[in-house]
Amino acid sequence: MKNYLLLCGGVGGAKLALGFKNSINSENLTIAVNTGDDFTHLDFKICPDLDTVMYTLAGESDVSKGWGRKDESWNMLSALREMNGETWFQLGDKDLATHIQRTQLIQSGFSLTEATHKLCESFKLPKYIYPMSNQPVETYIQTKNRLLSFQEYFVKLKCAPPVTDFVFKGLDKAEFNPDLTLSSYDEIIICPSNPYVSINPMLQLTTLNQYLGGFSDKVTVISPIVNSKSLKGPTAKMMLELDHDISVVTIGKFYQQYSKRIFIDPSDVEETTKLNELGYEVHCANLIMNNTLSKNSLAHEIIKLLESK
Ligand code: FO1
Repeated sequence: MKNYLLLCGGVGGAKLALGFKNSINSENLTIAVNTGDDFTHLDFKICPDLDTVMYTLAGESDVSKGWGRKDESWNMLSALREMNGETWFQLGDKDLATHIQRTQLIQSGFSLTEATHKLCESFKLPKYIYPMSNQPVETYIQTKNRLLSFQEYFVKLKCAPPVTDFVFKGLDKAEFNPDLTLSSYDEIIICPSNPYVSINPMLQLTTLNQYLGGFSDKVTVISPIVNSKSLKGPTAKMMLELDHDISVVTIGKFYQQYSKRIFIDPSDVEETTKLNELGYEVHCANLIMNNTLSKNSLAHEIIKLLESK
């Protein structure tokens, strides 16, 4: 069995990561997760994508919302609301325990990777989930009038302001997670996450950027665009605002320098020639992952192809 590295954002990436977890041995699986959405809220260190991946792989996620824990209660949030506290970012009672633990671990000197692995241990998960970096990289959304922090844009303003650009602060001091030795992976999978705000913060890290540029034959993109719509979140809306077509071809162009292979949904098959012209080998599979079977089937399709190479 080959070794797989998944580059992963939140909800969409976590679904595919679950398919991989159900399909291969944990020794063959490593998941590098976006931390550009991380922020400090009410003095807690919050890592939404790391938590989404951790909860999803542990069978603990709220599947309908896509974030947070299942069977959640909201007593703290209700009490905070009664005190006129800050409640725009919803923290459930069980989820809060994760943020308290992480904050304490980091304040007592553990790296984000170590804190992540300690949290994973309490969810009985092996050490296969890694933050993309131990240093902070913060995603900001440039809108016409203001530069917004990611969570302000995403949660407080519900992605409403039109986007003109993205800014990643902290890149000069951040390095790609040194625990992830890129040459030890046979295949690198770019999960169906938002390319602009979930995958791009990772691609901006020099070590990863240079490696993918040099080994693009190892890199497979799974399109987050299906039937000219985004699977989840604001990817399609952002494409429109940036004056790009909402299309798998836009995804192909975005990753052209890093990848030679792309999976698209059968509903986008008419774009195959354009993707071939961009240098891609194109594969078709059902990319809509709305139940366990479809998550596992997509992972199987990808693995079957890559193991045969
Ligand atoms: N997303 C929301 O839309 N509203 C929330 O109130 C919210 C709270 C929240 C708390 C913890 C956590 O780990 C994630 C949370 N998310 C919430 C999701 C998160 O902000 C986004 O899904 C990601 O940052 C985008 O990948």
